[in-house]
Amino acid sequence: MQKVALITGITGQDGAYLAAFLLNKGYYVHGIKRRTSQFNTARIDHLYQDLHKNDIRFFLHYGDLTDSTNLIRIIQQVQPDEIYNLAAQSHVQVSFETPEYTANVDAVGTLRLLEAIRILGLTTKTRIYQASTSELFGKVQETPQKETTPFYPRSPYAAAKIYAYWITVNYREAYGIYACNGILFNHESPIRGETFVTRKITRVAARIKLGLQENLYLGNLDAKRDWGYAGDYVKAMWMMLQQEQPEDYVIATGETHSVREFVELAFKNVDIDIVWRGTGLEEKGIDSISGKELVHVDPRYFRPTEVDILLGDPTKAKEKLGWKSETNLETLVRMMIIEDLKNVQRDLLCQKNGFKVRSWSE
Ligand code: NDP
Ligand code: GDR
Repeated sequence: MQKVALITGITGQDGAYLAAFLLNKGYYVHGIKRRTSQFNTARIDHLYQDLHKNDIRFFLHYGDLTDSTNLIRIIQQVQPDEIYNLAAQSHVQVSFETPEYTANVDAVGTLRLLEAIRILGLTTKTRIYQASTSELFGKVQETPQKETTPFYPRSPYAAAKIYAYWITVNYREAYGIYACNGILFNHESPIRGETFVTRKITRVAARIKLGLQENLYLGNLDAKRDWGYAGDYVKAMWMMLQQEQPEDYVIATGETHSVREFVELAFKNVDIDIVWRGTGLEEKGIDSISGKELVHVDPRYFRPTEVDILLGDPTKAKEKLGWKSETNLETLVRMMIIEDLKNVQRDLLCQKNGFKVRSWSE
């Protein structure tokens, strides 16, 4: 029997990689997408199957994590073997500006899904994966961070995700639902959201290289993250739901790098050697050949409370799931830069033919 999966957040970075992965494994894949005023399916358009044809295994449903009636109806209709809850207001900085909405989606949204499983009597049929995060560790109590490291959230996003983490554990213990938290450290790709720091850097480096932009403005250059590749990480999500017992796992590379190092690496991939001058707000990243000041610090990107360093210990995932990160940072950055150079070339072509292209980046 082919399995049926339901993915919330299917239009996001991880949703797109996971949907492709599960379709490849022969799953029927259902996804929940939000109604938006413009198409929001660019990341999954290549997976679309014409509903008028036979043997369709990919379906999209309109829905929202803030609407439990809708979630109950979709789950009742789909009767999934596995639910992957990836939907979230996932931007840490934005969560300081929209804290209540973030809590509604990221915390209560998870509860709504778990309750739907219970209300529909699916507690023994449906397994659920919760997209937990290294942001739970926040103000780090121990390095490297593993499953037993205490949490200390540092943003409305992390505080919402900590509720989601514990309600997932609680429904596992209270009702016997097969429910797992994947505590995933940052993972990136060429389809990463454009306002997360890695993609912002690779995108602007490509634009600077090809003359479409002059400067890159960033916040905290000292923040350190354990960056992996999203394509590797969605495999771990699936593995967690295939075990005998539901457990929570840290998924990480086991390496950490600063934003500053990421900048150097990205520019190196477009043949620009960045050297740093000055300190604090005056710090600048300079092209060592032309002397141009390319990278500037802009305090608008500082966060009220920051997570200074994240470094994961993926030993449990390695030993119990047989999972390990397969893509190193150099390869990841190269993949991202190659795609962003193509995107800029497309923009340049549009511009040359009189079409307007986006001239700013957040
Ligand atoms: P994205 O921001 O790329 O995608 C988020 C998805 O959630 C999008 O499909 C978005 O829809 C959807 N969404 C947002 N709000 C709602 C809502 N109210 N109802 C329904 N859907 C909604 O995130 P990622 O793919 O990077 O991350 C996936 C999950 O993993 C998130 O929960 C994130 O918090 C978590 N996570 C991510 C990590 C990472 O490094 N990427 C690390 C650890 C955890 P739309 O496209 O319409 O905006
Ligand atoms: P993060 O990712 O907050 O770790 O959350 P992000 O890429 O936004 O920030 C990483 C670090 O870079 C610093 N930074 C900047 N960040 C952004 N976005 N823009 C900037 O200009 C900038 N300059 C410096 C930040 O201060 C931070 O320290 C991501 C999300 O995917 C979450 O959903 C997920 O849970 C965690 O990763 C793990």
